[in-house]
Amino acid sequence: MCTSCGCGHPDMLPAVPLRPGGLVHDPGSGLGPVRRIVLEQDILAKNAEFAAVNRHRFAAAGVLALNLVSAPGAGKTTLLARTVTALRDECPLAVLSGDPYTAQDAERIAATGVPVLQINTGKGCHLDAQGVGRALDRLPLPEGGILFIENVGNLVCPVDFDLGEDGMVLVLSVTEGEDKPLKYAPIFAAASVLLLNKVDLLAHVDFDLVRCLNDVRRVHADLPVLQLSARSGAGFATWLNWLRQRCAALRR
Ligand SMILES: Nc1nc2c(ncn2[C@@H]2O[C@H](COP(=O)(O)OP(=O)(O)O)[C@@H](O)[C@H]2O)c(=O)[nH]1
Ligand SMILES: [Mg+2]
Repeated sequence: MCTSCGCGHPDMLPAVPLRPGGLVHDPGSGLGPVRRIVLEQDILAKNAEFAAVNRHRFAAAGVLALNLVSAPGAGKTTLLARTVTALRDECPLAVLSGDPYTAQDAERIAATGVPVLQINTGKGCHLDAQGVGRALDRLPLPEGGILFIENVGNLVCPVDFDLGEDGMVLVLSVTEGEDKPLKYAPIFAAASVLLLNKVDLLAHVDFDLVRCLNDVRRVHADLPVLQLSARSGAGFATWLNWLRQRCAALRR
């Protein structure tokens, strides 16, 4: 349920028919009819305004802004730490680290020497454009380089909340199961690239790679899929080249 952050995502409403006048009644709930106010449109419209401001700031600074999304534990922070270590002498970098309660991810990035700012979301299940904008008042943009935004681990809510980014990097690890592309189709459809992480574990899990890739194609026919391991570094050269190409395209 997304009631904690109030984003009112329709997928999170119970499958109870809405009666005229907005009255819903779930006979199994033991509760009487309640009035449901759908706030989604207003919240998303407001978010879009803040996202447009962020987008303008990124463009003015020539920054490639990437929003990293995944389920918790897919390997976003590990991947980011390896990525910024590989690129830190090549171009300016910065990281916004979305984390529900701790500073652990931000500390892992800070250890690489790359500027990082942590955004704690508490019970919130995604970052939003206003929070990112506020963070950008405190974290200087890496002019002409890359800003990585690590979103909160969640494959549902972040898809609706534009942060003003240039692209969404979706990380799926092979330990999560091959059924995710269809189950979480909207985020696969919205992604700019899919990083299939933890391929070092393929021999140890019954992950059906062919089915996963076929299902990705059904949802997003031309989504680039890069297989890699943030632990061993396998496949990283291709990922780093993808980033270089996106930076070059932005400059053009
Ligand atoms: N075997 C293996 N473990 C990984 C890989 N990438 C991340 N991990 C591990 O997965 C766990 C979650 O990683 P983390 O980066 O914190 O994921 P996040 O929650 O998406 O940021 C940690 O124990 C990592 O060491 C990988 O490519 N291979
Ligand atoms: Mg993390």
